[in-house]
Amino acid sequence: MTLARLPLLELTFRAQSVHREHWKDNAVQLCALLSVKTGGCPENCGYCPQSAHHKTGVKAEKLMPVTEVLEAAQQARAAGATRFCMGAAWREVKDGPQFDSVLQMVEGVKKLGMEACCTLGMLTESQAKRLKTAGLDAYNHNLDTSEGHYGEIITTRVYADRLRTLEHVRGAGIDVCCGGIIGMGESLADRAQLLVTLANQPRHPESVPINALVAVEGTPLEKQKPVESIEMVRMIALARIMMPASMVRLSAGRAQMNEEAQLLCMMAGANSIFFGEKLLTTGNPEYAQDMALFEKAGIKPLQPFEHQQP
Ligand code: SAM
Ligand code: DTB
Ligand code: SF4
Repeated sequence: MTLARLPLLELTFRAQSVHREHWKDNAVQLCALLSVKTGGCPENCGYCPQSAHHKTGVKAEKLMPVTEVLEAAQQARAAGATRFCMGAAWREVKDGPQFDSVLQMVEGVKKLGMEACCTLGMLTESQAKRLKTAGLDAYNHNLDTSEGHYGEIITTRVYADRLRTLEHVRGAGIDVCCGGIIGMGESLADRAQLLVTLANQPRHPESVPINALVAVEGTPLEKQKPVESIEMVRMIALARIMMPASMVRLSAGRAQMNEEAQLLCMMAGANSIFFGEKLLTTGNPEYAQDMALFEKAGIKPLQPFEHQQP
C-alpha cells in the first residue's frame, strides 16, 4: 500500500525507470478486438452490457461465421494490428460445433501471420489444450477486481473459478492476459490487492489489461462516476512496477481520455492498446485519431511476436 500511495510524480518516475530497463524501443502493441458472439450472457457481471441480466440495448446474437471473422482479421492486419483478439459473451466454453468454429477462427488468424487471442469465459484443461493445438497465443480472462470486492460485482461465479481457468491456460502453454477494471466502487486497497494477486501467480501474466469502467446505461454500475485519467495513470504505473516484463494494456476507457492523458499512461508503462473504432460493444478512439497521436509522439507500433520472451 505504501507504493500505491506514493506521490504520482515519484510513482511515475519509478515506473518509467522500470519500463526502460525492460522495454528499450518505445514501441506500442496494437491489438484489434472483435466480438464474435455478442450479448445474451448468463453471467451477471455488474459492469457488462452483454449480460442477459441487464437491460442495455445490446441484442443477443449468434456466433459469427468463420469467414466473416477472418475478413475482419485481414482488415485489422491491413490497418496495422498485430494481435487479433476474439471475444465471446459466454460464461464458459461448451464442446461442440461452436467451439470447433472458434478453433477454425484461431487457425485462420494464425495463417494471416497475426498473434491470436481469445476471451471466451471459463475453460477446462482439455479445451485449453485444444486451443493451444489450434495455435492460440494468448487467452484473456480478467480477475477484474480484488477477491474481497468480487462478490459486490458478480454473484454467478467466484474468484476461484477464474483462477482455475487461468491455471488451465498456463498449463497448456498459452500466454495469460489477465487484468481488471477500475471505477467499480472499489478502494485503492482493492486495486492494489488485485495487482498483488496478479503478480503472485506462478508466472506474471504476459499481458495485463487495465480497463476504466465504461458505465453503460442499464447496468447496475451505470451511475458510477467516471474514472479520472490520473487514476488510470496510477494503476498503470503500479502494474508496470509490479510486473516489469509484462505487456501492460491501456484498455477500455481510452475514448473518454484526451491525448495527453493517454500519453501519460504510456509514459507510466502502458505499451499496448486496443485499436479500432469499437471495443466489444462500446466505442474506442477512431483509427485516424490513434495514428495521428502515434505520429505526433513518435511512437512506433510493435511488430508481431516482437515482445515474446524465450
Ligand atoms: N465472457 C468472457 C469473460 O467474461 O471472460 C469474455 C468477454 S468479457 C466482455 C471480457 C472483459 O471485458 C471482462 O472481463 C471485463 O474486464 C471487460 N469489460 C466488460 N465490460 C466492461 C465495461 N463496461 N467497462 C470496462 N471493461 C469491461
Ligand atoms: C479487456 O480487458 N478489455 C477488453 C478485452 N479485455 C476483451 C474488453 C473491454 C470491453 C468494454 C466494454 C464493451 O465494449 O462491451
Ligand atoms: Fe458475460 Fe463476460 Fe460480460 Fe460477464 S463479462 S456478462 S461473463 S460477457
